Amino acid sequence: GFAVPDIYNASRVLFDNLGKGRGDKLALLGPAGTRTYAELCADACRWGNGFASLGLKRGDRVLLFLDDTPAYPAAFFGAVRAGFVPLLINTLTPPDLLQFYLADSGAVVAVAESEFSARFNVEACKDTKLRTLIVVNGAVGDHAAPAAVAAADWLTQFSTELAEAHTHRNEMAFWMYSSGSTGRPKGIVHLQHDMTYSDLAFARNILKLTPDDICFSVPKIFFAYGFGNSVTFPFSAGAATLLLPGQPKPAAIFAAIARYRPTVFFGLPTLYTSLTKAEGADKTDFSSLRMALSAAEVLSAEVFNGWKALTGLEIVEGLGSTEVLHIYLSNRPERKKLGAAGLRVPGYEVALRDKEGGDVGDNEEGILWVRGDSNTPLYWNRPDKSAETIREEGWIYTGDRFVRDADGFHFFRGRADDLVKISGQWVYPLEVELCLADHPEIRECAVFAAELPDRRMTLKAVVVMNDRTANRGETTRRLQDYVKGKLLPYKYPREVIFIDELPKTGTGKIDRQALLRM
Ligand code: 3SK
Repeated sequence: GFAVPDIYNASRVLFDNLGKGRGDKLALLGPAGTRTYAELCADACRWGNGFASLGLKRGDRVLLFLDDTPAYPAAFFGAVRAGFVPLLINTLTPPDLLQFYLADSGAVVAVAESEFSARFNVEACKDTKLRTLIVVNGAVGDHAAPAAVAAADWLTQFSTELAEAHTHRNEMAFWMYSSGSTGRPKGIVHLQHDMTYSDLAFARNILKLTPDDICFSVPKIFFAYGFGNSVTFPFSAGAATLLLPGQPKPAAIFAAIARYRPTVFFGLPTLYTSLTKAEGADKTDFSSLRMALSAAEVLSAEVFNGWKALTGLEIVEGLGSTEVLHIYLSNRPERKKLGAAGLRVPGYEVALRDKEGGDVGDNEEGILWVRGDSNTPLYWNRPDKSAETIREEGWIYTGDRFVRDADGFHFFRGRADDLVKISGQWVYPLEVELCLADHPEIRECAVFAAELPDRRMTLKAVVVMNDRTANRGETTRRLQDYVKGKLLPYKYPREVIFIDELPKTGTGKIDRQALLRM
């Protein structure tokens, strides 16, 4: 492991740059604005003082519903420095799920992008403790339910200085939420030392950032992967980070690379596939990049070779989780195997075990377990789920099946349960099935995951409608939109198959083996 002092506040990841003489150095750049380290620290102090002025107590939660702009790290570090606990929430979250996050966390303050502030409507705020909404990058939306202020004016009254809260390294610092099979995601709690631990483990050993680097992560800050890439790692190294708000369309990504000249690029296979095929790819100057990283999905040879042909860069693949905060298995730029999630990252122990908990040998399949000092200690309010995943002596049961070769490289072989990763994000097909089954036009349905030829996973729904549908294209879109509106939008079935009756087994259950052949 790596030593982090007992009394430690995670805002040091940003503020230590001042003590290292980097006040005038660029910390952030991108279309939403630039900030030096001194400016960003001053902004963070205003945020921390602003939250304190609202009467928050140590450990109170602040829900962040933000896109990637300078306001994100400023509000995040301000909250942490003042002793409050930010929650990093996906901005595609629909109101009923937002209501769950607010109620489950007990958040009293939220900070939202102006464009999303109307999402904090009466429905979302019902039965929650939310008192104040602070709106960034524009005005307060019409239908916001709690008392709301626009950050631009509100923040100016607060001091640009703030002493850090005297937090213990093991005190709660921030949370993220993970998927749940029946609509109840789990609040993943991270501690004050976890960011620094993941930096010392992964970034120092694999990325080897210097203050001259500019990181560019297309996955956004509200994902654990994007949070490390855009916040923890660049600030820990005194490097800069390029923040690109809005939908990550290839044209916007190419324009940002050409204009801001990042040196380290973070993506995932679905993104690399679309970038490689997109118009304008061959006209983009990628020469500023020294490294390209991928995580969250298995990287195929096709995607690897396509990106190499386009940019000359060999993608470095790793595997992480929100529970561990970032990557714990990774290839190295100088040592990699295509198709492998990689070698153990220093600072993490990984084990492959059989069902009885015994270690399996090289070239044998086992379930992956991981232990390191950035592991979450608990899912908030969920002792049942915590006990399933966070086991004795700090080991996390990942539920991923792997084989390790004699060189220590790990190869993904599938899940031990039904969870699947679609476009890099976890989905329980059952959750989507239950959602679609509630649709008034559907008599019965089944949802399952299927592997694509390039090894990425996709989600298929087989549906029996109450009435025969005349226009299948239009009905497919309607059903997909229904799921997007009820669950997080990436959970929609990519393919909808209409049939007259679901295949059944002799005992009348849905024949899921038959579905897989469809
Ligand atoms: O999906 C991953 O591989 C990942 C990587 C880093 C951080 C978080 C996650 C989920």
